[in-house]
Amino acid sequence: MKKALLTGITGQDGFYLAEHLLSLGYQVYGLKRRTSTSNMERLKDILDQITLIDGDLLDSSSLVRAIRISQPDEVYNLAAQSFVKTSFEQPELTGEVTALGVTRLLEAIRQNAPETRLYQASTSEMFGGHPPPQSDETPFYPRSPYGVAKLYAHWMVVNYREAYDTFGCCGILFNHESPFRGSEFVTQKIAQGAASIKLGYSKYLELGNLDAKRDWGYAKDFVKAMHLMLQQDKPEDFVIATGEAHTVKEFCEAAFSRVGLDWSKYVRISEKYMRPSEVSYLLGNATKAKRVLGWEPETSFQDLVAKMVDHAMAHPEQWYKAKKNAKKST
Ligand code: NAP
Ligand code: G4F
Repeated sequence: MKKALLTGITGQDGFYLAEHLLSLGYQVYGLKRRTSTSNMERLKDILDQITLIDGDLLDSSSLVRAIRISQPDEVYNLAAQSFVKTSFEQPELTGEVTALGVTRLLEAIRQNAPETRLYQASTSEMFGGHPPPQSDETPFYPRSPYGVAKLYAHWMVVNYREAYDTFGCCGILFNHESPFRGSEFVTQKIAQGAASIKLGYSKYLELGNLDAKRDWGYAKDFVKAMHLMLQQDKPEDFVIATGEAHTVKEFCEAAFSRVGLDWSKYVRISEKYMRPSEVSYLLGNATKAKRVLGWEPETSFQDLVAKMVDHAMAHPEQWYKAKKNAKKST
């Protein structure tokens, strides 16, 4: 039985990857940081099948401990300060977790379990300002502290591969979403916003830049590519994307029409959600992943929107209370 250690197991991808690895017969360990209230909601259906280990990407000793306890064949580093907007407000923390956290993990592996294979969650945000389409050949041009931190982490994995023969693969994933997406990301904000208005909880939804374009895929499809990368004979990096982009406005149209509403009557623009520097257009070319890994997306844009909106309509108890209690910070 193979053993995998997942950092970021409490996040969106952590849940879907854990579920996928369990279905393949893996023994799954997850690194979990201390929080004052429980954040096990996503994991509740698989909690009895996984082993959680306390730890934090800010604390090297906890990473060493997690590696010693789990003795993993594969480590998937999904943990990060992953929200781009917050990275402008907390650039230093973003660097500590999202960038230096990966160096801590690489060292923990190099010094304690050098045969362990590492997957690093790189991102299309590293292409940032480079015009689309973005492929494995496209130069990087990050446009946020988050993108810069992820680029540092990406190059550290490449460096450890070249310097120490660490088996490290970076998946350069374009945006991927699901009913388990965090509420602050635009797709979930729109899905829950449309449901909230339809159910009579809210009157309108405030958003920022409606013209930004993203290549949105389904998280459940994308985590399969993470696993495939670590099964190859040699470590390489791969772009993972659907090859289709839509504007935020188009996501609004699709989500509101799913509940029979005209989005333009309910969506308001607020400066609060604009970014100091924006990534306008991400559209990925995943030809290499298809050729080498045999990976292809399985879920269409329309199906993704339907999954998210239908889930939000069916389970308001999962998001409404949190939304109501959310502090309106600046
Ligand atoms: P997510 O839902 O925001 O999950 C992030 C995870 O990181 C959570 O489990 C969080 O724990 C954990 N974490 C944060 N700070 C930590 C720390 N200091 N130590 C240990 N764990 C920490 O993100 P996601 O959407 O699943 O994305 C997974 C990874 O892929 C991230 O690295 C993200 O940057 C990257 N990525 C995501 C996308 C996308 O579209 N989803 C695209 C490209 C790359 P808590 O639950 O305690 O907060
Ligand atoms: O949903 P978003 O916050 O995702 P963003 O910034 O693309 O980042 C996500 O995808 C990256 C991969 O490309 C990941 F690496 C990263 O961890 C994260 O998962 O915003 C998408 C777009 C942006 O252009 C933003 O300006 O939507 C625009 N937007 C417009 N109004 C909004 C809003 N974004 C948010 N979060 N909230 C709004 O009200």
